[in-house]
This record gives sequence, C-alpha cells and structure tokens, in this order.
Amino acid sequence: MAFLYKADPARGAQWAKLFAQKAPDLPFHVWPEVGDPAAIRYLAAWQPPDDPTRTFPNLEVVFSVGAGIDQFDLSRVPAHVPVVRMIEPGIVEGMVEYVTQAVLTIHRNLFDYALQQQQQVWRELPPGPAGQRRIGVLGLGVLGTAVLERLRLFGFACAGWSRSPREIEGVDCHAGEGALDAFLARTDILICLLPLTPATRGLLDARLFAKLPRGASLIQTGRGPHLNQPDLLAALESGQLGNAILDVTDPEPLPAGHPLWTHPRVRITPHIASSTRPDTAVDVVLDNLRRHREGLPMLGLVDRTRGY
Ligand code: NDP
Ligand code: OXD
Repeated sequence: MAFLYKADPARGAQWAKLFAQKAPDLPFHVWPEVGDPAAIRYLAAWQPPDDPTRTFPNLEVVFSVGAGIDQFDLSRVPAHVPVVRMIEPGIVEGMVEYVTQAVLTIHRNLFDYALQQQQQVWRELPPGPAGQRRIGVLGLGVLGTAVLERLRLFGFACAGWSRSPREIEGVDCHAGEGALDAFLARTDILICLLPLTPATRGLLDARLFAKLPRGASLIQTGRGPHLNQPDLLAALESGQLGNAILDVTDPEPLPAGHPLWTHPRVRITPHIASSTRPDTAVDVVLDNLRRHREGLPMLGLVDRTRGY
C-alpha cells in the first residue's frame, strides 16, 4: 500500500518529509518515481495521469492538491474512486490575507495614489467609512465564508452569493440566479471565489458588470475563464468598473503584450492568492485516509454532479 504525489516536485519533497515523520509505515513516492504501480492506493495530484486506474489498478482515492478541481478530467476517474479536494487551514489563511489586502488597496484608494505618485501629486483622497463600502463575495464556500468573516471585522457592509441558501453571521446572504441582480446592485467591491463549472464560466462579463453600481471594482481570485477579459477592458475604459485586481487569467501565464498587463487600473499577480501549505495539508490528508479506512465521509469530497 503506497501514496503517490504528482504535482510540483519541490512541494512533493516537503510532503515526503512530512509523511516520513507522521506516517512512516506508508511508502510515499513523488512522480515520476512511482515504485510498484499495483501498490499505489492513494494519489495526490494537481492533474492526475490520463488514465489513472489503468496505470494504478488498485487506486482507492484521488486527492486534489488544490481547492479547485476544474483542472481534473473527472470522466477519466471512475465513479468508484472518490475525488477529494483540498480544504486545509493554510490555503484558507492565504486567501483571507490576499483578499483583505486587495479590498484595502481599493478601499484606501491606492490605485489613485499610484497614479498621483507618477505625476508627483500630493493630494488627500478620503476613503469614507468602511461601513459605507459594500463588499460582495461570489461563492460562499470554505474560502468565501472565511474571507467575509475577516472583512466583517473591519466594519465593511458584507454580502455574498451562492447556489444554495447560506447563513453567515453579519453577512447578507443571497442564493440562486434570481437573487444575483439584487446582490450586484448593492456591491461596490466584487470578489469572485467561485469554482469553475459550466454554470460559472464567463459569468464575469459585460452583462454582469452593467448590474454593478458605476465605478465598482473587481477582485478576481477564482479561475481565469470566469472572466471575459475584453469585457473587463471595455468596462474599465467606460468607467463602469473602477479597478480590477486579478490573480487568475485566461490563459496563464497572461501573454506578453496583453493590454491587461499595462492598464493603469489593473493589478495582476501570477495565481498566488493562496496555495496549499504542506505542513497543514498533510495532517488533513492523513485524517482523510483514516476516515476512508474507517468508512467515514472524507472532508472535501467532490460532488461529481455539481462539478465542485
Ligand atoms: P467551495 O466548494 O467550498 O465553495 C464554492 C461556493 O461557490 C459555494 O458557496 C457554492 O454554492 C458556490 N457556487 C458554485 N456554483 C455556483 C453557482 N452556479 N451559482 C452560485 N454559487 C455557486 O470552494 P472553495 O471556497 O474552497 O474554493 C472556491 C474556488 O476558489 C476554487 O474552486 C478555486 O476556483 C478558487 N481558488 C483560487 C485560488 C487562487 O490562488 N487564486 C486558491 C484556491 C482556490 P453552494 O454553497 O450552494 O454549494
Ligand atoms: C487551488 C489553487 O485551487 O491554487 O488550490 O488555485
């Protein structure tokens, strides 16, 4: 019985060290070194090999090393093999930090101060109270909820949108397509923390931007294909959107010379908003292995019908 890691090799080396300390009886391999393929019962991957159960005939569980699983071709993982996505404290904390800095950048007018600095202008731009800044998060899952719980502490007016009804203390929760327009109409800073599915692909487009108050800003930390990039550029040009902070693009990396790179109202980071932290993730994976052995539900089990 063995565990195989197939993602970034440097992180794989960290996982291997942690497994050696915490689960010394479970042999651990880092792709492309797989040992005996018949011994592989557990696979943790950013993208599994094309035909995982043919390559590893005794595979029992596939773990995603990321929170999102859109990069998986689920049709290649047979239904009897559960797919488990990453829910672990390190990735949550990283996302809370990233979105908080992005919201404060916008709230405290740092885009405008950057432009003023280029022109050597010393002029105060009062931000107004946090309670009058309306934050809206698309996606009230593990990450969206954690982000809102932190932003609430600053006093921002917080709301969120999900597929099914949710309740989060101090957050005005909206659910379903029918509630989207009202949610957008009250949102000054829109944060995308949705999974990428057929229903959410291309959601951030001109039609959606038109429903936001004029001058609203976007923080995009979901997946690149959620966003229609030409529509974003048009909305920034027209003033319908004020600023955009993009951690994900389509494609990644964003090609050299793309107009988003140099737009004065756009900040880009290279898909680093958050990532799985080996030290905290390995405990969660080992706990899930225990649950699996004991026939208990694993934390982060992907619902194939929903696609996330
Ligand atoms: P969860 O599965 O916990 O939450 C997803 C949320 O989105 C749920 O509230 C769900 O609704 C909602 N949702 C899904 N589909 C729809 C829809 N069609 N309409 C309305 N709401 C919908 O995911 P996480 O919070 O863990 O992660 C969210 C995403 O963040 C990941 O899938 C990934 O794309 C992105 N991510 C980005 C990272 C980065 O570094 N940029 C790092 C990690 C993740 P419901 O509550 O009803 O199920
Ligand atoms: C993830 C990511 O989904 O890093 O975990 O994007």
